Amino acid sequence: MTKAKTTHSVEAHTQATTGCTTPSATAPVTPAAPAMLTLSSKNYSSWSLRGWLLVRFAGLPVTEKLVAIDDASARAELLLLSPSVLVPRLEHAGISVWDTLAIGEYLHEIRPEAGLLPSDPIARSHCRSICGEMHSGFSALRSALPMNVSAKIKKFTVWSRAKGDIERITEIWRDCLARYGGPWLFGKQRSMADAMYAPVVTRFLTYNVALDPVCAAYCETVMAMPEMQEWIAAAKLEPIDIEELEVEF
Ligand SMILES: N[C@@H](CCC(=O)N[C@@H](CS)C(=O)NCC(=O)O)C(=O)O
Repeated sequence: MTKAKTTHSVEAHTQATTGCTTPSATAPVTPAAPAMLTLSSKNYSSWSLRGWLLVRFAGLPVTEKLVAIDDASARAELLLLSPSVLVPRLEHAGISVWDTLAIGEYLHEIRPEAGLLPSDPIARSHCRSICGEMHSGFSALRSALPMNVSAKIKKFTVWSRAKGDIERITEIWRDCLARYGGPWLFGKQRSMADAMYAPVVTRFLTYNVALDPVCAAYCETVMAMPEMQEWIAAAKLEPIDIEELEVEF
């Protein structure tokens, strides 16, 4: 399919190459300061979805900047913004933060009242642990079942290593939902964990993964969020960009 590519002008960002930096070491961070979130495809980029949900959960208004990752000039521009050349990347009050976990922790620091991390220290360390598990693990699931929000594949054979990841993820969900009482992983309030696992929910639906009733209900809860509906609607409007991920299974 022919694609319309997004093009962007290169902006000067001089501080992004050395890590999270502030214009002044003593200046307080004002949550009301302008913020920009750099993202890529809403259909394919699972980390973009996580970062976007995190800023929404935190209630931080952001201007979205979409970059086409396979576009050379866009990559050059992204390199100026994010030293990892990866998205998401948040710029807020002159501070540059890249990597999804760092963005989540930053948002928790500036908006603790949003409850991205639970207030109870035991639940909080539990939440950080399962977010870390998602961030650093489940590589078989990620490669075998890539995020593709608009697709629906009715008959999909899950490779055995990916099955192990699915078993572990559903065990995490069942444990959290039983321990904290749902409907979110850490109880009544959405947390960083729900943002981290949201792209897994879309994958389970895309590839029609069979789930027990508890995990299926959690998927419904996540999908019913107005923010998810908004993201999915935008993803469906995107042109097909990655032909390899559009094959018929
Ligand atoms: N560990 C990073 C992973 C970010 C990541 O892999 N982002 C992908 C998009 S889903 C990306 O920017 N890929 C660009 C590329 O591969 O060139 C994070 O947590 O933010």
